[in-house]
Amino acid sequence: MKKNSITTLNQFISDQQNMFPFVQGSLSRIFRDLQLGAKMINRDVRQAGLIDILGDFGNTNVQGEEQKKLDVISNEVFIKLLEMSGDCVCILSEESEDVHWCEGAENAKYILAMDPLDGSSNIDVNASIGSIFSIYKRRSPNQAVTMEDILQPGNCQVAAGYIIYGTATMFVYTTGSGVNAFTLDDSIQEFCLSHPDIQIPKNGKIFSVNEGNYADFPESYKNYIDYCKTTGESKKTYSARYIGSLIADFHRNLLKGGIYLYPPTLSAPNGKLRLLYECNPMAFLIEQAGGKATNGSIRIMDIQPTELHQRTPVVIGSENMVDEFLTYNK
Ligand code: P6P
Repeated sequence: MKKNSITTLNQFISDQQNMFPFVQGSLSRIFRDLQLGAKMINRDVRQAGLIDILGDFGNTNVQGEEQKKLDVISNEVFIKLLEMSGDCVCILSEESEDVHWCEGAENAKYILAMDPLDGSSNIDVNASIGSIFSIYKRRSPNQAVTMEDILQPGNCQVAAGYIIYGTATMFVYTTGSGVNAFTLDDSIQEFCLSHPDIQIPKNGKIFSVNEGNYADFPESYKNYIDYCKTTGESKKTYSARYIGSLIADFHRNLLKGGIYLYPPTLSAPNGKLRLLYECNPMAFLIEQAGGKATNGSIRIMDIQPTELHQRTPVVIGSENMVDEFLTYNK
């Protein structure tokens, strides 16, 4: 990137596409639509309190979670925009129990999994929230899409990313050649490259876990959390940070170093976070940034999904911190 130059997300995507002369531009169009959706949701998130779209929608989603109005709006925005491009054959969303089949796109190449607005419990209290996406290529281009096309392991992702609606709105993504982050310049409504080729520090001093569930964690997780809270000659003092919004906790750790854990408990043996549209995209990003993501036993991206909305325990962040955790979780 030339010094003092502005690279917009559109320019960056176009440059990336030119590096692959045979691509028809479908993936670029999907990113165009994701970007437009991000700008629309950013507008709604920033105005939520003024135009009364805070609060509950009165329904619960497939997860049994109270649907917030912004959840529903975000889901509709992304689905409508991505349907317009005709480049997604179907969309799996946290907000919809079944796969959404995109009209007239039966022959499209890509499958999108998304959490349209993650961290919804933070919407009304003005804490950072985000949208998460994961993109796969269908495995069966010449026949109808099957569940095998949708239930692909994270190591088959062609792209993944998130938009964080925080003090700034940022679009962070990877297509397998590193992680780049773009900050929305409100004055020109363009995402501009602000964090090229992000690398997560190999070590960190931040651990993120909901210690309210500590009593229900497996002993190995308790032992690791107790270790994080010790101080002494051979160990830096760690800080506990937990925003309760995956994107916000993940983004901070990505830039500063740290570890995020959502452990299994007796009542939730697979933890809370969903594999296809939360843990897999985060795992792709963290590995591209030099970090690690595990379910406690194997690499998140090697898990073979069996259900659309399946959950998985997750430990993700700085490589040496995740390795440190794994020594406790033998
Ligand atoms: P808990 C938000 O609902 C979410 O899915 C993630 O964004 C967040 O990290 C996690 O759940 C918080 O869950 O059980 O700690 O409140």
